[in-house]
Amino acid sequence: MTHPWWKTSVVYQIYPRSFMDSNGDGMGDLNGIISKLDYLALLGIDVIWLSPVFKSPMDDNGYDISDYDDIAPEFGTLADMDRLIAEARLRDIKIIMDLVVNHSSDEHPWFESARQSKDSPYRDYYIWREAQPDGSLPNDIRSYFGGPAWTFNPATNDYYFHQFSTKQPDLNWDNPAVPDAVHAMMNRWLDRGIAGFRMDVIDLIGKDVDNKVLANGPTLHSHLQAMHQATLKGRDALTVGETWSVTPETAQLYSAPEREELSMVFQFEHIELTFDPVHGKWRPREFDLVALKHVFAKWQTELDGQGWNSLFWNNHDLPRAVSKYGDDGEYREASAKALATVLHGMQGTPYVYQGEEIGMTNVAFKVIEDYQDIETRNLFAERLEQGDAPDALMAAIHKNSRDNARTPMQWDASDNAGFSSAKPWLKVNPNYPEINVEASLEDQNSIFHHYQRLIQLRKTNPTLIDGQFKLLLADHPQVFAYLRKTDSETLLVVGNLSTEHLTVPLSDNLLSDSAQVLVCSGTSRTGLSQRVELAPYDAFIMSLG
Ligand code: TEU
Ligand code: CA
Repeated sequence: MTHPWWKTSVVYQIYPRSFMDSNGDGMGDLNGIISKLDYLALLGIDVIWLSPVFKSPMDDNGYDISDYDDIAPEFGTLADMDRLIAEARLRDIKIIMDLVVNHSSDEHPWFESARQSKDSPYRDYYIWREAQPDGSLPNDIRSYFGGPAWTFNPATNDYYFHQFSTKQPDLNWDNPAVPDAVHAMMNRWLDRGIAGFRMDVIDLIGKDVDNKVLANGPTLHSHLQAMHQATLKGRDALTVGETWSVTPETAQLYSAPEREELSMVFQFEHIELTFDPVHGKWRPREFDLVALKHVFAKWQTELDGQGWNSLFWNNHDLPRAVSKYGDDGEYREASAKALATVLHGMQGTPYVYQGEEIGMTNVAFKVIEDYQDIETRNLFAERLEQGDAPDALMAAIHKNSRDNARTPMQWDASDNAGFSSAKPWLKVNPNYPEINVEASLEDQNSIFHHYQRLIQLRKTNPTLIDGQFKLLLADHPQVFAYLRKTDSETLLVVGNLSTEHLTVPLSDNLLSDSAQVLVCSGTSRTGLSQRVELAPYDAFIMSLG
């Protein structure tokens, strides 16, 4: 069966400001990424998802774009971007960029014009509403980054809508000029040689603010179909939508090939299992493996043949996988490998977030001033005002702040972890002398080399791409085990996601004397017995023939 290239690819996400600083200003940059392409080629990844590098006042670290056609000077120039695309291509690595078009920066020329006068030609690129007759806000929608989603604009004596910071005004997709401008910009970047886009909060572009419908709005899919026709059709591109609101049913609307919208989406149901239903991630709940397995099984089953899954544990908005789902203490290496095994064994396109491949961990800065993320800072201030205890807030921040994922990449044990010769924009995790790329490359049993083997297996084993998923031991509280079956092969994937020594029963119809270990971490094993011994965080992928 032939597949589009992105079904057999592994994507590596780079958060550019934290990846590698080439010019000693404490900020990661494009030339820093170019200097590390051989490392990424060694890991074996096929695609780089580059978080935004466009011109931006950096209120939300680049997710607030003031020029979609130019590179932020902090990161380099358009010539550097062209060089990155070319140098990556020499290593068979494609680049997809971050399309942030639910909103722009308030310093984008469109908004700077729109906010000056109701007669601006760009006025309707954004969403404006008058105050209510009693002078109150247009409605009670709140911003994700704290406070109301409406900010008063004195020059036009009305309010503009922003679901994120006050410096991220939402674009008005009901105005045809907006999709037209976005499509033209997308085509310019595709013509420049990028291989597609990750689409930031793309489930929000069909919003109807007057009826307070924000995600999955009435015009969403017509916008995505129009976008596909105007930009992606006929191009062999990878597109992945960030869709916090998606369900398996609606995921099919985005990723069923015949709908000609996107290649796949990021769903977050497995992430939100640990969020409080009302207070979200700021009242974290412990994760429950049984619930997690059922969520994964549902997505694997319902998208099989209907769409396509993305597979991830973390990204630049989420805490480090080994800290959240594994054990970042005694069993850091074992648990990181086990988490990678049970994720990469599933059907879909795996995404590796920078540093995940060496088991980088969460950070626990002592004071809020050490945190840089606008979401963390705003919500600390807002919750403090609402009476939350500072210690409880800091504990929640240690668990779920986005800065957990944004501390500089740890390259070696030299100053600043080899990330920069200057003071980094965000403090380095103090565990960098032990946890760094150089140490990982020297150790054949490192997390890095386990990721390398998993990524290599995806290129060589068709069952990993096409095999039907079947959950085993569904209610076992510590073990995540499943099958991947095609007509010609059955794979068994097992991960002990606990610190306990376990013996688990396997139904005897799985026993096969042609069982062969393909990838294994922890206890080395050969064949398969009816009762499988598992040490803490043992994990393996076995072919049962
Ligand atoms: O994130 C969308 C988003 O909703 C998350 O930031 C979420 O609010 C939170 O982090 C998880 O609980 C995207 C980008 O990935 C993020 O970095 C941007 O800040 C945001 O959109 C606005 O562009
Ligand atoms: Ca730099």
